[in-house]
Amino acid sequence: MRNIFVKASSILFVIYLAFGPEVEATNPGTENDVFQITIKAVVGQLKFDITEFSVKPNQSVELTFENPDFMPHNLLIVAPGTADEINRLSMSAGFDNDYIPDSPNVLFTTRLLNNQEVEILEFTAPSEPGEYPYICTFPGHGELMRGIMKVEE
Ligand SMILES: [Cu+2]
Repeated sequence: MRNIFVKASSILFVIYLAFGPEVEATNPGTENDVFQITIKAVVGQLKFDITEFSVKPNQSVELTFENPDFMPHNLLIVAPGTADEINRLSMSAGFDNDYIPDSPNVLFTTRLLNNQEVEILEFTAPSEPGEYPYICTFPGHGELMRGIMKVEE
């Protein structure tokens, strides 16, 4: 009887060794190497609440964009150095296109979100390290409402 108990507890210990430490090693904000982040528009301020984050090249990203503000906002991740150009082009893209220009420099984008809307953007981070701006292109927002996604090892 005692022998069975000893065997059972040593099996449990082996299971702990196999799975326990691995669970603890998981980084906050990542699950199976998916980088998860939630960015919100700040109410009445033409700002994103997070203005900088870092991902690894080719990392899977799940970006949740929430709009608790009373005006519409979008979130476009664009090629390095092209935020001003995309901002300029956004006006002619117009409301029907959610102010999203048809440009190869627009890499990933949500649609235009109204008050209380949420969109989850899933993408693979660029392979090329660099500073990728994100920007809201609703008219009048693009100069101020910006952040940087750093792609770095
Ligand atoms: Cu905006």
